Amino acid sequence: MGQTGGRRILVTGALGQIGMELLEALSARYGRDSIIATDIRETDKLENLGIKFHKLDVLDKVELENLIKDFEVNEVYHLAALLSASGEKNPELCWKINMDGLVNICELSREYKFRIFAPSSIAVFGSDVRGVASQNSPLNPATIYGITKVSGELLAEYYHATHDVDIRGLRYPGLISWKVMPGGGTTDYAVEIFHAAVSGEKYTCFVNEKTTLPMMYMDDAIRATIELMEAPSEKLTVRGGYNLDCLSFTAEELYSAIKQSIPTFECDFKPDHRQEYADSWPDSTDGTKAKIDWGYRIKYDLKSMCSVMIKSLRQDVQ
Ligand code: NAD
Ligand code: AKB
Repeated sequence: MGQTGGRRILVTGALGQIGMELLEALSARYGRDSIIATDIRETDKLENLGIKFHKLDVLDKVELENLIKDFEVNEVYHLAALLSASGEKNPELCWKINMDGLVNICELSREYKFRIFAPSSIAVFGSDVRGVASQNSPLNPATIYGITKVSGELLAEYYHATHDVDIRGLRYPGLISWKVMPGGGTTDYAVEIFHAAVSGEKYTCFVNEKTTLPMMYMDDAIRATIELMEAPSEKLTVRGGYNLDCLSFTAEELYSAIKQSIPTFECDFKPDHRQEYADSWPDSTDGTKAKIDWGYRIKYDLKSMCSVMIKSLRQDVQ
């Protein structure tokens, strides 16, 4: 496999917030014919992108293996998961999808030798980590979702060390994007607020104004993903999940930043059950290791992220 050539890529959970944007980026870089998108949901949305789609439950290992064999897959982006808020509603299902799905992928990689991207999350940290989380901060999550992410990181390190599986991961912060709505996470307020602002609606934020979380604009996350997957294997000292440098702002600061462009926008704060999950996560993450190992640099700050979100959503509603 060259840096951009020779790829045969399978994406799981491809219809989600990250998947739809990753498909576009992968297609632009490696060509749409090198990709097969899969998800448990049906779609006809990919027809205009010219990307092949196959309905697939990642728990169905036989079907997964058939696709990997038939398409001669050499790279899997494994995005199928339940996120924090959905996971808390159904912990058993969260464990099943997030863990059994990952084990299926790792086991098939032992046989078919494909490279894996399996994302982790800032949800690996718990309330014993205050302020900025470093790469080696303790991992004591309070949510079932965070528990699956810590376990997923351990699985990745194990399959790499013991079975030579080339698996790579990032601890994504909350991702802010405009193309697809987020799917059942705690950081979703940071996306919903933009949709309300641009539609001229008041927004009721489900965390309090002082809530500070690690965040990132989607383009930076997609670039990090592709850069990590193209990095030489011998440079990588972490397999489970690299911390990334990120944005960090309170919900109130986000509201103020949006108000600079849309002065009539109104937001109030009524915390619900998701406040507890948000409170258990750090304010920010330190991505020094990603910088040293494979040179990752974040590009968007709060101002440029708000500007592109508002501009893109305005164009989208026209
Ligand atoms: P999402 O919820 O938007 O998308 C997940 C997709 O997985 C959905 O399209 C869903 O239909 C699909 N899916 C669920 N169960 C499935 C199954 N059994 N088989 C196949 N598909 C199934 O999530 P996302 O935001 O795109 O997240 C993708 C990955 O990135 C997840 O591992 C998530 O934990 C991680 N992550 C996301 C964020 C974020 O802010 N979006 C932050 C940190 C980590
Ligand atoms: C969530 O809020 O659950 C996700 C995440 C940070 O993992 N966005």
